[in-house]
Amino acid sequence: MSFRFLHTADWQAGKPFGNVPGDAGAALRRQRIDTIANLAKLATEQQVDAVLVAGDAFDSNEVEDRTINQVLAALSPFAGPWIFLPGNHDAALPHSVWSRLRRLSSSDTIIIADRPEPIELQHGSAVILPAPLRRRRESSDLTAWFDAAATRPGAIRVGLAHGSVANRLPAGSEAANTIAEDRAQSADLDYLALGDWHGTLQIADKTWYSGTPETDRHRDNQSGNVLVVEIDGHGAVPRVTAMPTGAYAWRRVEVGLIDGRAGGVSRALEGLEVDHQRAVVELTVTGIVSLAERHAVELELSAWRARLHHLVVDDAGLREEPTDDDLDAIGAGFVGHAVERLRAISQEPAHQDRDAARVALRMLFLDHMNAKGSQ
Ligand SMILES: [Mn+2]
Repeated sequence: MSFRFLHTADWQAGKPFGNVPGDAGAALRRQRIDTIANLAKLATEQQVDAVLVAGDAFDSNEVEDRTINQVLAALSPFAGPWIFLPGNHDAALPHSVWSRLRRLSSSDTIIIADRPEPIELQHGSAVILPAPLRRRRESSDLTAWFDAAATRPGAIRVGLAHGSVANRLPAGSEAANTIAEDRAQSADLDYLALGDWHGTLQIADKTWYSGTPETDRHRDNQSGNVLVVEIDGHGAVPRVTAMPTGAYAWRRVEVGLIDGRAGGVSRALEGLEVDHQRAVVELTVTGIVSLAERHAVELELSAWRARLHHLVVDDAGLREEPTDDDLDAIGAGFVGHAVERLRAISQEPAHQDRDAARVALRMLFLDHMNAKGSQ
């Protein structure tokens, strides 16, 4: 008997997105719930036997009851079974999001895999071996028990775990909650469903990270998918298909204004092959520009702020070199004299107020241009 399931993880429902203010942040919070509902619809369309959630369905054990109820409602397009593994964000502590979820839902098709015990599906023809986290960080490999787990002969064995596969993730990923890289082999698994890494990634034989179904950070890691997995029988090679589920595209863009001209910002953002209203962009601008060009860059940015879902700008590497034209534009008199002074200071490499003079010049100029524009 074959086993066909959805593998997903890292929903992080209730994630606050505190650094995205206003409606844009609220929309990102709401989308995490809507994406779960889309995933439930997909499960029904794909006629899967179960949905496996490999940890961090919730952003924390402190999410509001409202969030738990929203997630429960979002599950309803798929009758289940849903198998939830507690991860590091929603570890199975004595009082956890899971104990509250049990109180809020009486559904017997929502299975919380909070004990390291086999879960039999399809009358035992498929068995889930879970490795729940009972605290945020575990020093031992919680999947070790899979090796000796007894299942009936011929049963499809699927491991479910949350953490980092040793030696297989890019440098800089978290080293906590380590999982042996050969676990699928040593435990005779047909598939090892993993969570924690937010991108979709095959990491070893029969071992996959599904990634988060809705991207939640700026990291180029192929997130925004779920995996449809089909296994014909114990020992068969699993067929794994990634299906896109993400609504928002998170992009990092770097622009060097090497020719000192504005316009590069718009060219780079127009070149993004995404729906601009669904793009969350982190933009880094570097280079040296005149104050007039700097003013033009600010105008471009404010236009793009209104076109994108959210724009964060890092302009620490963008420097202004005022030109004679810039200074003429400000004019003579007291202000002109102050500007000359600031310019002189900003050009003295050793002057202790050099950076302050640069900032003051920029502010003066931009303010002046804005005042002119509003007249
Ligand atoms: Mn995690």
